[in-house]
Amino acid sequence: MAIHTLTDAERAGALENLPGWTHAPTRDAITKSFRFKDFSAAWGFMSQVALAAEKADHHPEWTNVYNRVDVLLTTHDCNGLSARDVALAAVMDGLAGE
Ligand code: HBI
Repeated sequence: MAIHTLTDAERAGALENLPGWTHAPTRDAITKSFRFKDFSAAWGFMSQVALAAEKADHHPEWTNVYNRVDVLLTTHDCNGLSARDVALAAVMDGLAGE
């Protein structure tokens, strides 16, 4: 089945098991700010996420400042929030140890 933006019902449950993730205010997306011990830990996290993202062919929008990684997940292929974003958010939480 083609990828689709989440329905209202799907959205209602999407963030229940994703602590710290919120809907982005100006885009159909979810965001989270991760904090780490230092730059090395933040970069290690990003490296692991990059490999998982490439494998899934689904990639985050993100910025890094020292120990902080700000992430926004949305799906360009359907122009909005999809199950792929929810799945990648769960992978990121796992890799961050959350
Ligand atoms: N990453 N976040 C995100 N959204 C997409 O729609 C997407 C992606 N990575 C690769 C990808 N789509 C491919 O299907 C092609 O569109 C490049």
